[in-house]
Amino acid sequence: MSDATQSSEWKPTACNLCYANCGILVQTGGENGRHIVKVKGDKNHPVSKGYTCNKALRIDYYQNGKDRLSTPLRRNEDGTFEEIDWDTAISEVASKMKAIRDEHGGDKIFRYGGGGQGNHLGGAYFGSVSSALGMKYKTNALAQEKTGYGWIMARMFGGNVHGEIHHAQTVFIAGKNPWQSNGFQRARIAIRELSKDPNRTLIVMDPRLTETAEFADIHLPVKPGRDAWATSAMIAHILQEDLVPRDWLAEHAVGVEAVLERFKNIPVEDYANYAGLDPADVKKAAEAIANANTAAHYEDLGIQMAPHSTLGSYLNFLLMAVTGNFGRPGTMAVLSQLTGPFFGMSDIGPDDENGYETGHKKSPVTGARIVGGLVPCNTVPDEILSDHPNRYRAMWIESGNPAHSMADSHKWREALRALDLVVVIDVAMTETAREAHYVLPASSQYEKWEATFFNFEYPENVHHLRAPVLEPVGNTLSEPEIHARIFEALDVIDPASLEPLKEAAQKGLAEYSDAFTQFVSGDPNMFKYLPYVLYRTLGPSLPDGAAAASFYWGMAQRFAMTNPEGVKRAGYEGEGAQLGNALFEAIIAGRSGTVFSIEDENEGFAKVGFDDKKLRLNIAEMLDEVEALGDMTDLVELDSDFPLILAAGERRSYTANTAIRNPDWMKSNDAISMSIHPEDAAAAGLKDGGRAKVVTHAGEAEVLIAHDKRMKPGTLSLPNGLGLLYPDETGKDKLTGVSVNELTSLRFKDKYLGTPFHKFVPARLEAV
Ligand SMILES: Nc1nc2c(c(=O)[nH]1)N[C@H]1C(S)=C(S)[C@@H](COP(=O)(O)OP(=O)(O)OC[C@H]3O[C@@H](n4cnc5c(=O)[nH]c(N)nc54)[C@H](O)[C@@H]3O)O[C@H]1N2
Ligand SMILES: Nc1nc2c(c(=O)[nH]1)N[C@H]1C(S)=C(S)[C@@H](COP(=O)(O)OP(=O)(O)OC[C@H]3O[C@@H](n4cnc5c(=O)[nH]c(N)nc54)[C@H](O)[C@@H]3O)O[C@H]1N2
Ligand code: SF4
Ligand SMILES: [Mo]
Repeated sequence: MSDATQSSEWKPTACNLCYANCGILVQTGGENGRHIVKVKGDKNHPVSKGYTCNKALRIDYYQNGKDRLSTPLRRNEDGTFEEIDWDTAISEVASKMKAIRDEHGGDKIFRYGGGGQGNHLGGAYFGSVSSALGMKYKTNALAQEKTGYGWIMARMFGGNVHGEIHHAQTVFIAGKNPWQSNGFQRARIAIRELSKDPNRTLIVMDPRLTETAEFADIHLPVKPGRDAWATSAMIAHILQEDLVPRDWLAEHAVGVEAVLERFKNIPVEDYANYAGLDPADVKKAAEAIANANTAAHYEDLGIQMAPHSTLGSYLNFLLMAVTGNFGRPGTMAVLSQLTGPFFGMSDIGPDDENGYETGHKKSPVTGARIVGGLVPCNTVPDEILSDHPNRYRAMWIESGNPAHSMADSHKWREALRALDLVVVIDVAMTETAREAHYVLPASSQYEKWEATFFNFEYPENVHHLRAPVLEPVGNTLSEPEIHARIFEALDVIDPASLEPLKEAAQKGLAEYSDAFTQFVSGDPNMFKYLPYVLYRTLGPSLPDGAAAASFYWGMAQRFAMTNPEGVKRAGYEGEGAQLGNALFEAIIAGRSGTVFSIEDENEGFAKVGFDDKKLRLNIAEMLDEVEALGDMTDLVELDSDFPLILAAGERRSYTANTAIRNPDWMKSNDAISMSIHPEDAAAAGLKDGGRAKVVTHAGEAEVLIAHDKRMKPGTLSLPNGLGLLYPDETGKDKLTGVSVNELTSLRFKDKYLGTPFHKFVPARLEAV
């Protein structure tokens, strides 16, 4: 890279603002050559193919925040931070963590985060540190949205399932607004195409008339929190009208009888009415799924952060399964992930003969269910603010902002302050970093090798390793380097033992593969430290300074071993380690994304996690909850003190979790205002553009009012990721918008996985 202030070269990378991670091309330059000055979609990216939404153009606001960290910081007694050098930071952090491990045990050191919407590569290198400290418990943002969904996928399919939205004839989108939040590739184009095609049907279930719902053939404006009734009514209608492929079910599923039994007496019309829907629409939607050649569904936070969230995920999958929409092109499929499955067989205990799970992994203090290796985020403060002997004593936080983004910021701050040691690795001085004892500055995602492990495409699966496009700012380091230095300070392996591997790496991958086999057969214990070993031995030999890509060698080898056919279909040749090496070389050479496997769509059942390759439809806990719906009572009842339902955390055109902190990136107030239906506003005497106070069980905040006819009466909506502290022109911290988790509580959460009900926060409005 040069220091020139302008480059006319277009460099490939990806947008890091949502988990679609569109491939983009950027030009760098501007002041000190440190800016991303131009951005366009990368047509060579195998899945985004040149697509971006409005946000990618503004990633320089992420890259060049005024509150970017540039040097390690240590907190003083008086709460101020002092700049320290890296050697001091590394040795103090390592020795303090070691002391906590020695006195209380490594399982009292907790890990939060490790990656956001655009960055998972660095977090992977923490594995060696975690092993060296004997750590056991961790979590990240997935455990406040996707763990209920993951648990259901594991129990029904034994793996991660994804809908082929781009090809299905009928698409059912529940609690998701992809027009704004994307989440699948080329979302706006895909929605337009679907809507235009007379042979395809788009069904959107959302209380709001979202931008996506406007394109729908059938919009189901469900009452918040009552999706379970709506979806149960759809399934009941299909079963009662016998619109099911009986032979297909007999061949591919077990537990069908229990499902038929449970749904046969459900009063479809009553359930639809209770869900606030016209029964005719519910039946029409059900038939559009049952009668289609192919159907797929996509759900997100409107299901996963609302009452009955785990049940909601179950019902959505059940709807697809009873209609035979699995394992064929254009339906639902079990994915292959380069990293191994996010959620899979290791996440569930065996079912008993009635279909109930027996035994599951538990967190040490509250006994909360662990899925995907993740402790439910809503229980973490309780696992710290306790006198239980197993309480967590220290926390590593990397690429996450839990003091802002997790339910109940009050409790999270209290919990962080109760810990003996908090170490934060971030690019910016976040709300969480402010609570840390040590803050370690990471290079940004455009200054280092980076990637996300969210690869959800099917049948062609794509991975995108990104090369840096800018020089690192200040004294920052990449996470792989930070973790390697911490690991070395923990002093667990003799550096001399790595020399043969380093030498072999210089000779080539084939030599390295052999040397590696020898190395681990000499000491199988070394597998625990794999990321570190690869980084320091294979890393230095990789082209273009791509040491951070060394971790792919292990991933590519494992993936090629477990899925050789998929890898070969993608065009790679060789057997055993050779095939893995071919895949590895392609991934590290590809700058715009690499197809790493192509699945056989006609072998859709081969990837089902159970030995008999059959879907499990009887999840007994869920069928019990379906039965309980018969009482027609809300899980969270509204009382007269809090008569409105606040959806705390809507995705809008200028929100990106907390990746961008500078409020100037937003082009309108739309990003910070609270939406309310004009009728509700009139009843409360609130003018468009006026101010009001919103009050919840947990707190209150002053909000800007925006009248919005898209809203369902009785509901309110505030954007997510706002209310961040950011320095103004004078350098003083200024707050823009509302920090929604000052308003949310830890206790409103899912019964099974503890995911919060952020879309269902009882609230009231008061004049200011
Ligand atoms: N612009 C932007 N895009 C993003 C992000 C961002 O911050 N900004 N964040 C990314 C992340 S981390 C995620 S997880 C995704 C989330 O993506 P989405 O889930 O699409 O995001 P939300 O806007 O939180 O919620 C989706 C919808 O749920 C609806 N909803 C509320 N209550 C209910 C209910 O009870 N039932 C139903 N059926 N629907 C309900 C809301 O009206 C809303 O339209 O977005 C990703 N993309
Ligand atoms: N009430 C309410 N709360 C919500 C939501 C909601 O809808 N309502 N949505 C939730 C959802 S779905 C999610 S996913 C979470 C997201 O919550 P978090 O997981 O906390 O994610 P982010 O806010 O994206 O924070 C990512 C952090 O990574 C830092 N960062 C960026 N790049 C790098 C890097 O290269 N290295 C390092 N080390 N750090 C980096 C950023 O500065 C930021 O502090 O928020 C959740 N919170
Ligand atoms: S924010 Fe927009 S451009 Fe960026 S990854 Fe998501 S969809 Fe793509
Ligand atoms: Mo998320």
